[in-house]
Amino acid sequence: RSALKERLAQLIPKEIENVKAARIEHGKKSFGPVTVDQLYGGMRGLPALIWEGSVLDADEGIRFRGLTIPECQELLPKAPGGNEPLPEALFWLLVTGEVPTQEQVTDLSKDWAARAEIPSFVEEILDRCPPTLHPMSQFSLAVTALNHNSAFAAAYQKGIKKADYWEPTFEDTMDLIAKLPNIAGRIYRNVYGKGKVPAIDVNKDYSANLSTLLGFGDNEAFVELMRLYITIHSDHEGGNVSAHTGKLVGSALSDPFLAFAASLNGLAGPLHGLANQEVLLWLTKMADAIGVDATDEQVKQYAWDTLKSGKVVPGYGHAVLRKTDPRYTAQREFALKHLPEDKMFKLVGQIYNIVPNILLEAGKAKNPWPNVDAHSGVLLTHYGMKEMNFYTVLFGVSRAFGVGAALIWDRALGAPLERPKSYSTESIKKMFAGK
Ligand code: AMX
Repeated sequence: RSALKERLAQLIPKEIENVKAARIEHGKKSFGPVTVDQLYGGMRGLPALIWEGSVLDADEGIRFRGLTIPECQELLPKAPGGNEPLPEALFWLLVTGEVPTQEQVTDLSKDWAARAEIPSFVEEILDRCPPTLHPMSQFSLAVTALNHNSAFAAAYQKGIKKADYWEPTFEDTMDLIAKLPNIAGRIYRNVYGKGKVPAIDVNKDYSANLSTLLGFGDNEAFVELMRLYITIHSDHEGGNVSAHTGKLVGSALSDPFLAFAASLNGLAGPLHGLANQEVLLWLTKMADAIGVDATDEQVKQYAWDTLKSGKVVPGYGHAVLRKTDPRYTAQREFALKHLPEDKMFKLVGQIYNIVPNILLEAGKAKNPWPNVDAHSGVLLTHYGMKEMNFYTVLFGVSRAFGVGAALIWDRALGAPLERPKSYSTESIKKMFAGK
C-alpha cells in the first residue's frame, strides 16, 4: 500500500462519523427557497452538491481544504531549488486535508512514475487519430479507453462490497493521474509533429516528467510553470461543468476513467476550459490587427468590436467569482518574476486595465474581472508552446487531480446516484396557477 492509501484508510472511518454527525445535526435545515428562475438560469447559486476538496468564495476565490493559493505556495513542499508547490502535495492535500511531508510527496512522485505507462492499444488509438481531430477529443477517447483496465469495474463485476468501493476507486484515480503525461505528451507530439515520446524518469517529479514528455523538460522555468499550473487548475469546487460532470457520471458507479472522460468533454466547451484556447486566439488576432504595442484606445476599440459582434471576451467573467480570480493573479506574479518584458504578457496586463471597465459599461456580465484562462496561454506561448488548440489538454491533466480526489471521497462516503427533479414549463405553470 502507498503511504497516501494508508493515510486515507485511517481517515475514512473518522470522516464517515463526521458526515453522520453533520447530517444528524443539520440534516433537516434549509438553505432557503429555490426559485423558478434558478431552474431556468443554469442552477446558479443553487445549493446542490457536497464537494470536500475545495470551496469557492465569490470575492476571495478558491481555497483548497481551507488554504488559499498563496498559502499553498507557502506551505506545500517544493522541488529542490523550486519555488512553486508540487502538484503531488496538492493532491495529498485534496485527498487528506493535510499538508504532506517532503517524503510523502516523493513517495507519490515515485508511485505515479511507476504507473505511468499506457496500454499499447491506447497508444495505437492515439496514433490513428487524424491530426485534425481536436486534442481534447483525442484526450477524452484515450481516457475512456483506459477503462479497459479499471480496477473498480473489475471489482464491481466480482461483487465488491459498498464499503470497499473506495479502494479500487483510489487505484484507478492514481493510475489515471499517472498516465496523463503519456497521453498528453503523445497527443502533443502526434498532432504537431514533434517526434517520439521519451521515457518517464522514475526519479523526477510529475511536472518534470510531464514537461519532458511534452518536449520542454530542459527548461526549468517551464517545469516550474507546470507545477504552478497544475496546482491552480486542479480544483474549483464541485459545481463547475467538468467537476460536476465527473461526480454525476461517477455516481452511476461508472469507473473513474469513464467519469473523468465525461469531465473532459465538458471542459472542452468554450465557456469552460476551452476558454484558454479562445483567449490566445483572441489575443493573436488582436495583435495581428492592431499590433502588440497598441494604444489603450485601440485595445478599447477592439474589445468593443468583439462585444458588438455578439461574442464574449474570453477569459473574462465567471459564474461564481465576483473579483479578479486569484488563479489569474498567481500567473501574473509568475510572469512578473520570469517574463516581465514579454510583449504578449504586457498586452494581457494592458487588457486587464481596460476590459473590466468596458464590460461594466456594456452592463451585462455580472463579473467584469479576468478568470484563470485570461493568463495561462501567454505563459505557455512564452516558453515556445504556441499550439493553442492544445492548451485545454493541460487544464484537463490538472483537473484530474480535483475530480479524482472527489471520486475517491464520494465512494468512501457512499454517495448515492444523483437524480435531481426536473420540470416542464407546463408543469411549472400548473403548479403555480393562481398563486
Ligand atoms: N464577455 C461578454 N459578455 C459576457 C462575458 C464576457 N466575458 N461574461 C458574461 N457575459 C454576458 C453573458 O454572455 C450573459 O449575456 P446574455 O444575458 O446575453 O446571455 C450576461 O453577460 C450575463 O452572464 P453572467 O451571469 O455574468 O455569466 P454566466 O454565469 O452566465 O457565465 C461565463 C459565466 C464564464 C460563461 C461567462 O462570463 C463567459 O462567457 N465568459 C467568457 C468565457 C470564459 O472566459 N470562460 C471561462 C470561465 C472559467 C472556466 O470555466 N475555465
